[in-house]
This record gives sequence, C-alpha cells and structure tokens, in this order.
Amino acid sequence: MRRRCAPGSRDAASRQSPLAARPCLAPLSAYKDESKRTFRKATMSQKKKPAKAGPDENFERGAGGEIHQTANGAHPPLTTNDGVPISDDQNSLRSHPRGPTLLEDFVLRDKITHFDHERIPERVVHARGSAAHGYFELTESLEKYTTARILTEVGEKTPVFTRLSTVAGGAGSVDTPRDVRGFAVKFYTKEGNWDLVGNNIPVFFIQDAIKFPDLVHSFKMEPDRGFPQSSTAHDTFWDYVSLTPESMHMILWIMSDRTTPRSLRMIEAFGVHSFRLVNAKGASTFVKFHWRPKLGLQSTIWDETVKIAGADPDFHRRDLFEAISEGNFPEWEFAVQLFTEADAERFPFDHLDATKLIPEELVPLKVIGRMVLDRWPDNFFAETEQVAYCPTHVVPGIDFSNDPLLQGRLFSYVDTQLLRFNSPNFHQVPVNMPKCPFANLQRDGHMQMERPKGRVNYEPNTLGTDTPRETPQGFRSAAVTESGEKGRIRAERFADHYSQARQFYVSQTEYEQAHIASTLVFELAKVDHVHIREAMVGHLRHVDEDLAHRVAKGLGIDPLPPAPEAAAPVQDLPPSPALQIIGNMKDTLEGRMVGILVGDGSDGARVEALRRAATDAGAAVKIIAAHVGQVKLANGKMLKVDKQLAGTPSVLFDAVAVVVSEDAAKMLLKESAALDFVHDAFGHLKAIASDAGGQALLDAVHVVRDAGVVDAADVGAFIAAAKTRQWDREPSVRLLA
Ligand code: HDD
Repeated sequence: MRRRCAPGSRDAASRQSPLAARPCLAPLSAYKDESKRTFRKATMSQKKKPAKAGPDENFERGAGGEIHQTANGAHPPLTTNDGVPISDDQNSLRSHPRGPTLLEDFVLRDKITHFDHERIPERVVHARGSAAHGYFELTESLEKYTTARILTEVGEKTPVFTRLSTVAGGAGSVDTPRDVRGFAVKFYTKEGNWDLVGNNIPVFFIQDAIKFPDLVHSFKMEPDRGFPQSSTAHDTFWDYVSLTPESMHMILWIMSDRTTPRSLRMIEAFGVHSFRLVNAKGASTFVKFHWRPKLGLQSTIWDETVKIAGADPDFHRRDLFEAISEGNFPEWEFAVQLFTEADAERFPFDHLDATKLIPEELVPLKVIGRMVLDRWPDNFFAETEQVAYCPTHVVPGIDFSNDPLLQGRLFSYVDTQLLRFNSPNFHQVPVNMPKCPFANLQRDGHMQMERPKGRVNYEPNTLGTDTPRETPQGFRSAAVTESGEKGRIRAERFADHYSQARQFYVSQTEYEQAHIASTLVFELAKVDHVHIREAMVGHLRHVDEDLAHRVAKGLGIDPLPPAPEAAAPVQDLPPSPALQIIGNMKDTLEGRMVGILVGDGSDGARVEALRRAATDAGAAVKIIAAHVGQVKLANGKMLKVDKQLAGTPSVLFDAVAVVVSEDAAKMLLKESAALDFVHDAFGHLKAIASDAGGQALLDAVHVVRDAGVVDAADVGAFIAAAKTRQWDREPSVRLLA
C-alpha cells in the first residue's frame, strides 16, 4: 500500500519548504492500526482531542509537489464512503505517470459521484434563506382556547429552528432585493412538530392557491431571458398584477420599506391566515399569529439597499450570523389575535381571505411568548437547506381554517418536499425529526434510515406486542359544520380588493407615503409596456387619488387613465398606525452598527469616547481606515483597524463618525470611497459626527449641518441622533414622487 512517486521527487520547492526533509514515500504507518478502527471511533477520538488550529506536522509532499495530509491521533484516516482508507487523495489512478486515468479508480469515482449529486433541487420560491436554532418560551397560557401544550405550559422552552428567506431569487442571489421575507418556524413540541410558515407581510397577493403557479411564474425571472434574478421590477409581474385586483393590498405593502429591511432581526412577521385553536371541550376560536422584533422595525432606504447589494451580497446572513456568534441573540415577541365566528361576522371584510388583515385596533394583539435564536447551524446544507416546513404540521389543539389559500398550501408543501428529497423519509433528516417520540407503521422507501424490527407492520393487529396504537390525546379536527353548494365559487365578501389597500396607504406617515409612491414609479418605469403602467395607475385611483397622481406624474402619464370597475364598493376604513414602520421603530442603538473612519494622526481620545458611548448604547463599532492593520494616533499610540475603507462603505452602518487629522483629510479628499462614505451616510439620513478633519470631507460633498450632523466632541448628541434616521432631511437629498 505504498504510494508511488517519480524518481528523484524531492523537487526544488520541497527542498525549500519545512516539508522538505520528509521522504516522498508516504509513511502509511500512520494508518497501520487504523484499519481496525471504525469511523465512528475515530470521530469520537477527534472530539476528545480537538485538532490544533492551523497546519499540523503531518504533511507530506507528493511527486508533483502537492501537499498530502496524513492521519494522526487527532485527525482520523480519510476513507471512502464505504470506510476504505485512502492513501492518496490528490492523484487519480493513472496507467502510468503521464497516462490516462483508469476506470477502476473507485476512490476518484466515489468522490466525484458524490460531488455531482451535492445539490438537491432548490426551493421554487424562498430558495435563498438563513436559519438558526433557538427556543420559544410561553409567557401566558391559552388554556381557555386550546389544548396544545406549547400554548398552555407557561415557562416551558420549546426548541425551534427558524428560517428567514427572500422569495423570488435563487439560492445564490443577494440578500437585499426588494422582496417579501419568509419567516418559517419549526417548533419541536412535546406533541410533534408545529410549522408556522409565515412572511413579514400579513397579507398575500392572491386569494386562492390555484393562482399560485401563475403568480410565481410572473415574478420569477422571465423564462426566455433568465432575468431579473430577484426583482419584481419587470413586465411579466406587473402584467399579472394589473389583471389581478385582489393583489392591490399586498402591492402596497411590497412597495413600502417593509421589503427593504435593515436586518432580519428587525422584521415583523405574521402567520397570515386565520387558524383555529381547539380547547378541551372541542370548542374552537379563530387565531392570527404575529411575531414582533425586540429591536423594533428598521428598514433601509432604496438607494442604500441598492448599494448594500453590491457592498455585501450576504448582508443579512452575515448580520444574523455575527449577532448570534457575538451573543446578541435575536428575539421576537409572539402574539395572537383571538376572535370568534360571531366577531368575524361583524368585520367589514372576510377573514378567510388572505388578502385581508385584521387591524390591531379592531382585535388587539395579546403577547403570549417570545422566541430567541441563539445557535447558528453547524452545517448549512444539513440544516438550513434540508429543513422542510409544511403548514400541514400542526399539533393537537391547533387546526386549519377554510382560507382557500391555506387549504392549497396544505397540499403544496409536502409535495414540494417529496421532490426536493426524492423520498417520503425526509422527516428522518435530523433537522426535520420530531424531538418527541414518534412511531407508526409506515415503512421502507427511498433512503430509509430506520431498522424496524419484527413481523408486524400493519394495524390493527393481535400479533404485535409493542406496535403503536391510536390515542385519545391524538389530533382531532375541529368539529365544524359545513354546508352549501359545491362549485368553483369565490365567496362574495372576497370581492373588496381596494379598501384595505387604501387603509394601509392612509395609515402611513408622509415619508412612508412618499417612499411607496417613488417605489411604484421606480418599478413601473422598468416595465416596457405602457398599457401595463397605465392599468396600474388605474388601480391606484381606487386606492388613493393623490397616490395615483404622484405615480402618473413620475411615469409621465397624463391624463390619468380610467380606474377599472371595482367589484365591490371601496370603503374608507379608519387609519391603523400599527401598519407603519416609522411608528414601530425604536429609538435605540441596540443591535445597530456604528462605523468610525480614522487615519494616521486621529485624535485617539475622541475615537475612544465615541466608541465607548456607542458600545454602551448597544451598538457594535467598527474602526475603518484606508488600510487595515493599524493607524498611528496623534498621541503616538497605535489603533487597530477592523475594516478597509474601499470595501466598507457607510451603507453597512447605521451611523458614522469621521475622526481624521487635517493631513489625513487632505489624502482622503482624493479617495472617492471616503467622499462616498459621508455623502451616502447623509443621503441615507444617518447621523454623522465629525471633527475638523472630517468636516473637510463633509464640505467637499456639500453636507450641511442639521440635527443629525454633529461635532464629534458632542458624543451625547451623536448617540441621540444615531438612534433614529433624520427623516426631515430627506426632501433636501432626494426628489421623491
Ligand atoms: Fe409558500 C415555501 C410562506 C403561499 C407553496 N412559503 C415557503 C416558505 C415560506 C412561505 C416562508 C419558505 C419555507 C422555508 O424556509 O423552507 N407561502 C408562504 C406564505 C404564503 C405562502 C406566508 C401565504 C400566506 N406557498 C404559498 C402558496 C403555495 C406555496 C399559496 C402553493 C399553493 N411555498 C410553497 C412551496 C414552498 C414554499 C412551493 C417552496 C419550498 C418549500 O415550499 O418548501 O411549496
């Protein structure tokens, strides 16, 4: 079992390297006792004796100068998938040193075949996602309404796995397109897994699942050209939407800054549909589920979002990873809206219609728990990619409503997992497996991992002494009386497509309304077909005449196109401030990021004061300079630099400070990244602190002092301004619709 090598193979490279003294014949003595060890044992010994970080001594040079790593006590032997030890993982088996590769090379084929099959089909929607482990803790019991233990056992911590995603882009797309964010939570309860598969928007585009494939086809990349990758700003989406008035409410939401979140830790999320809670007497109550971020809502401005996509395509994933790694665990309140059938009758809309929400002012939120994400997955593929959420996964005490969108989802998710895993055994993948005992008589199938014993695989039976049996505590559907005429009929009350879209718009602050109008102009301006733009403006006339005017002006449409006939009268519902982002923001630096731009000669005391104040207020602080390494401060001390300016624009921060000497400022005036740093921070309505050197940069890009542009010496003013965005500045930096 000795590896062959060419004669005289101690080449020049190996003579100069620390590996040079080693003979080229690999001393397979390293393996000599290993053949008796199982892989499992090797892994266990690895755990006991952690590997050193960085290269260890067990390296060999091969004939071609390539590096071989050999097994030792800490590193188990490399094997094929059948456990055969591998002596050479760098050279395929050749008929002679310069000859063809031999088909018999099972080591090569084992490795390449597995690699070729590394991917499973990506999710048709929500392909790009990031996930984390954590727990849910109940703080208030819903015992009156449900038997579900997860909603009745106060203080219990239930493990969860939560995946946050964009919808339209592929798995490798950027984190920050304008898009809905998926919010899927798998609760590993004592009574089985409960999957609550929601979004960061409380309503949906369509009322019936049968429309879903058309909706998705319209917003994904266009089939002939393969773009845009993850954007709705194209003809096919708006063509579909312009012919689907029921989507208008969701359109208003996606045109708002809800779809440009600052961080996944700062999004609100919703179960969307009405579900049912069922109590011990079998009585049911309707429920809507809500997640509210502890850090408050925070979004980015479109120009900022666009630049983040270039500066850091993994912006949200990195943010989540870093927050969890640093112990700043993201947290959400869990709240419910509870209402009866009789309450629902009085609503001015149908709660079974997923294009409608229940305003908090109508049915207040009751906070009953919290979710904390405190552990990043060990392996992205095994967990984040292979997690399989299905709205069908409910536990006793929770049941479905007749929402036709939900009813269709109940079929779709299991079906999609069967395609992704090519197996009905996807529940056996560890991330999908219940953490409570589970047993049934389903058997076999592709990639079966279990080894059931005995001859009885059916029930009822008399032969099995320990086979699983039905239980009175098992899941029971709510006993609901259904009657009516069968048919492909939509309930009449689903016909009101504009009232809640109007309510959403009039509930926003004037800044948010301007962003909605500008986003509509931006998106529709990317639509080539003028008739589609006009049709959209027509719909907007039902939402708000002023909004329609603003969008028409931005698109150069004059006169206003006629509004299409509305299927139901448009109601003037009372404004709901709970629908704002600005109203749900928190004046805080917690979970935020502050960047301090420095250079040689910076005032060290000033930098330190800013850093300490921002850290004390809960922010993470990064020191940025033209180069990484260190800068020499005015007091002669050295300061460690975290990030290089060219790769760290201000869009990555919530507030910035520029503390540079006047000499350093002269250099930075020639660096466009430095000018963009302050210019963008100003344009994105962020707080800026500067000293005299920093002021030179501000002057160069015509930044004028306002409440958010402060002297670096006034640390208190900087921290106060950094906790929010300077909305009043916006009209001076941007022409909004
Ligand atoms: Fe869906 C994935 C959320 C309507 C069909 N959906 C998926 C994910 C989320 C949502 C968060 C990603 C889960 C993950 O991280 O793995 N979907 C929603 C919400 C909807 C909704 C909130 C409306 C209220 N979805 C919806 C309909 C259908 C689907 C109407 C089909 C009839 N959704 C799917 C799917 C996906 C999916 C094709 C793709 C990957 C997957 O399921 O696991 O089955």
